[in-house]
Amino acid sequence: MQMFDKNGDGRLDLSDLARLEGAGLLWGGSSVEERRRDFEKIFVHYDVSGTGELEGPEVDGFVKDMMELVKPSLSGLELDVFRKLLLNHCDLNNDGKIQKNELALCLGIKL
Ligand SMILES: [Ca+2]
Ligand SMILES: [Ca+2]
Repeated sequence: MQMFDKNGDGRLDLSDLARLEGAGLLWGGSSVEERRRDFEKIFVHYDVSGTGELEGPEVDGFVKDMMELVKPSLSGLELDVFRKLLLNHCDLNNDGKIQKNELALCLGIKL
């Protein structure tokens, strides 16, 4: 948790999440086409139920994998915090699920 808490107030905020996204965790400096293709692959990978949206454990899986790239052992509490952050940040229609277009927007991918 410490490594994200750069301003030392003990809280994680959206800028921490933005830094995480901006860190190029999922893809490097590839072209728009490649990013889009990678995004499709990633989405399909996490959308286990094939519903076109990430819900429940699918969101958990996504958050966990993303976080584990920078922080190998994540406590349940941390997972919870980041799931909430992700939903706050990305769940534009507030249905508690991350639709594909929401995730794309969130990650700065143009579909
Ligand atoms: Ca799903
Ligand atoms: Ca949503």
